[in-house]
Amino acid sequence: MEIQQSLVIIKPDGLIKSLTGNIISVLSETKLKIVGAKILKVPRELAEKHYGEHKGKPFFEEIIKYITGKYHTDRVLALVYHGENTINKIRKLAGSTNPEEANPVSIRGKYGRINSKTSVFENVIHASDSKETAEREIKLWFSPDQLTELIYPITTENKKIERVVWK
Ligand code: FUP
Repeated sequence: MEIQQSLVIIKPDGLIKSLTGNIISVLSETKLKIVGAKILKVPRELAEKHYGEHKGKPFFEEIIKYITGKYHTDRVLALVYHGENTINKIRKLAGSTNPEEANPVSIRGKYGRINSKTSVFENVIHASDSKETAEREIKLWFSPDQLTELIYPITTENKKIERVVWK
């Protein structure tokens, strides 16, 4: 048993199908702690970094379009789960990447599909596949101040950055 993190993304098809509550309920069976959550439009640059390992593959452009919302809605819900054996617990409930091969009672087995036009696995959620990937992905999607726990070491930076605030 070890403490791990996972980046979970409820993808645009999950949102458009109104599955958000359902998916969070299923994941709550794990008793893991949510330490970060945000709804966002995924910039292309973030999508390309997130799926960097697939660059050059035939489905790369399509999965970028999928996650940036060209086919459903242009938002995703990103969540960070934290606790014992997080990776396996969440991957098990999520099911296999290919929804046709996923356990029928898993999230992807129940709600995913292969798009017949684009051949994309529209598999409703993303879940980190290892401790190392989780660290890379969480650092990509969240800044330390957006998490309720300092799960990775932090440092300070003395840059003056202009930011938007409420008037
Ligand atoms: P996962 O770690 O389960 O998200 O799976 P991958 O990193 O292997 O896949 C990334 C995304 O590409 C997923 F949304 C599924 C999609 N994909 C396809 O559409 N076709 C493929 O042949 C492989 C992956």
